Amino acid sequence: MCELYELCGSSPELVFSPYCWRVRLALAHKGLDFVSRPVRFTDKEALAFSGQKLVPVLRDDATTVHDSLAIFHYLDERYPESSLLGGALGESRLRLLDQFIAQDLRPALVRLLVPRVLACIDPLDRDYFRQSREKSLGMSLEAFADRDAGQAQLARALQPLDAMLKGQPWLDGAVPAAADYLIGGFFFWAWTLGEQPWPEDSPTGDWFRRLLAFCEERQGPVQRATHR
Ligand SMILES: N[C@@H](CCC(=O)N[C@@H](CS)C(=O)NCC(=O)O)C(=O)O
Repeated sequence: MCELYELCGSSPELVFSPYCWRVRLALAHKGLDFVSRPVRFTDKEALAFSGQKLVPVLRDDATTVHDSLAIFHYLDERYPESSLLGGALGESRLRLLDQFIAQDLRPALVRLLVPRVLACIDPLDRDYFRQSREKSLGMSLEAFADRDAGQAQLARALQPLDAMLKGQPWLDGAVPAAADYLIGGFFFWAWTLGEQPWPEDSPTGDWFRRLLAFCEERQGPVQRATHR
């Protein structure tokens, strides 16, 4: 059976990384069972076998793959039924979509979610999280986190999703596939941290509810952090 190494918070059941959720959704798509191997930010030894330090990492018998898009590619090669990517052209377009996500949706959500990540991770991970993120952001987490700016940025990032989802149930058309999981992973990030910063009553809100139901039907209830 596949093993999925994925980021967890202070409780091992609280898995929240957007990239790991992409892979959970892709495994649901393929109908593959997996064993979750939760790792905290600073559990780098648990990932040493993969030759790098980031999750998700998928172990499937003797094969180890890291990086969400590389895992999508692997799953389509190894389990060709119900394609995720739709071949080389689909894969190339998905990589382009991933660039837009990195420019648009991701920074909007980072602004909104940074305080929740800090609250939900293991206290032993907090210094590492702060130092590594402040280095890449070039400012303190407090200076970067900005609810109003994040909401405005998110509203802009959601416009193309709402436009697509007015005319079809899934981003990939009549049935969900890689684009839904690529973007959906970021919605699961917010959701598992106990947030829902998108309007519930919107095409995107309806789509997320469908995606959550799709996932929970196959993998059971999704654990969410509670606000204390
Ligand atoms: N491009 C990678 C990104 C992986 C990534 O950034 N993973 C984060 C989890 S959100 C991680 O492992 N962070 C650990 C760390 O920062 O030390 C993918 O798509 O899988």
